[in-house]
Amino acid sequence: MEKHGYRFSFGPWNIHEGADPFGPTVRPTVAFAAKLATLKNLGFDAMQFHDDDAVPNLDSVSPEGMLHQANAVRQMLEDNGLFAEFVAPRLWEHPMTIDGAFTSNDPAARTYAIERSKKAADIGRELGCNLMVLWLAREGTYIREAKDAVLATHRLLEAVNTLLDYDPELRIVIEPKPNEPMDLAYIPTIGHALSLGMQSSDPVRVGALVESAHAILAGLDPADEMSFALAFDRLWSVHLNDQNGLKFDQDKAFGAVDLRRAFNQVRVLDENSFWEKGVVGLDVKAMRTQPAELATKHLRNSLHTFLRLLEVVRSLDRAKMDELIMARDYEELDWLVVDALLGTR
Ligand code: XUL
Ligand code: MN
Repeated sequence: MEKHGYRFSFGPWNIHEGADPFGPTVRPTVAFAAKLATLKNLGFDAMQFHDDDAVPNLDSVSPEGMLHQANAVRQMLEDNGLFAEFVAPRLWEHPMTIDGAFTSNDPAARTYAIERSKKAADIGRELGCNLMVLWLAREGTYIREAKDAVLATHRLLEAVNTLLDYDPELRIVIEPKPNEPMDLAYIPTIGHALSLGMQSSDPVRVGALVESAHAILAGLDPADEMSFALAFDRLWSVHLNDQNGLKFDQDKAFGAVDLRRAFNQVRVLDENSFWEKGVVGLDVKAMRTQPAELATKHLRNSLHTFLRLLEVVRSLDRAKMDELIMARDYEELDWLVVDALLGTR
C-alpha cells in the first residue's frame, strides 16, 4: 500500500501481555528484537521508546552501561533500516513518583524525576533522536487539596526549562491526558500543553503530541486538538487510536469506534502536510482475548485504516465541497463525506 510520504511508528508497549486491573497477563512477553521484526514486517518506519524500553532497569544501570545499551539498540535499529521517533522518561512506576514526579510535594521525588528525565535525554542522543515525549502521568491529584495547582504548574515549567537547558538539541513534546492514572491531571489538553511550552525558556523547542483517545477522554474532538497545535506549527507527533466513550483509556485500533472521527484526523493531518512535520505514531493495544499470534493485527489494522482514509481524503471533490460550504448546504456536504466513507457499491 502506498504510504504517500508518511512515516509510521509504534511503541514496544503496543505489543503487550494483556493484563488489566482485574486480571493477570494473558500473553507471553515478546522480546524487543521480535517486536522490532514485527514493526519492520508490518511496514512501519520507526520505534517509539520509553527510556527503559531501550535500557531495562534504568534506575540501577551505571551511566556507562546505559550508553552502551542504548548504543546497541541504535545498532539494531540501523541494521533494520529503522529509527527511533522519540524517547519518553517513564516517570510513573518508581515508588518515588507515587504522588507525582515533577509536581510531587517531596523534593527528593522531584529530584529523581529530573535526573531520570536527563537520562532519557542522554538515551535519546545515543539513539540519534532529539525528541522527548513528556506524558505527565502522575502530575495531578487524586484529591484536589493534596497539592497546590499553581505551584505545580510552576514546577512543570521549571522541569521543562531544566531539560531544555540540559540538552540544547532537545525538543520536547508534551502529550496531554485529562485523567488516568490520576483523577485529575494538570495538563489535560493541547491548550494547556502549548501554554506551558510558550512560557518556557525556549518556546521553539516545545511542541505537542495529540493522542486521539486522550482528547476524547477530555470531551474534545481529536482533529480539532490537532488543528490547534498545527495552527502554531507545534504538532510534532500524534498517537492515533480510538476510544468508546468516557471510560478507561482503551487504546483501541484507529477508526475501530468512529470512522468519521478518524477520517477527520487524517484530513487535518493531510491538509497541513503533516508528513513533512512528524511521524504518524500509533498507540493501540490488542484486545485482551486475543492470543499472541493474533495480537499484532491491531497495528496492521490501524495502519491500513490510516492509508485507506488517506485515499478517501485525497479523492474528495474539493471544488464541490467549497461550493456546498458557500451555499451553506451542510446536509449535502454531510452526504458527500458519508458517501465517500461508505465507498463504491
Ligand atoms: C499513556 C500513553 C503513553 C505515552 C507515552 O496513556 O499514551 O503510552 O504515549 O509515555
Ligand atoms: Mn500515548
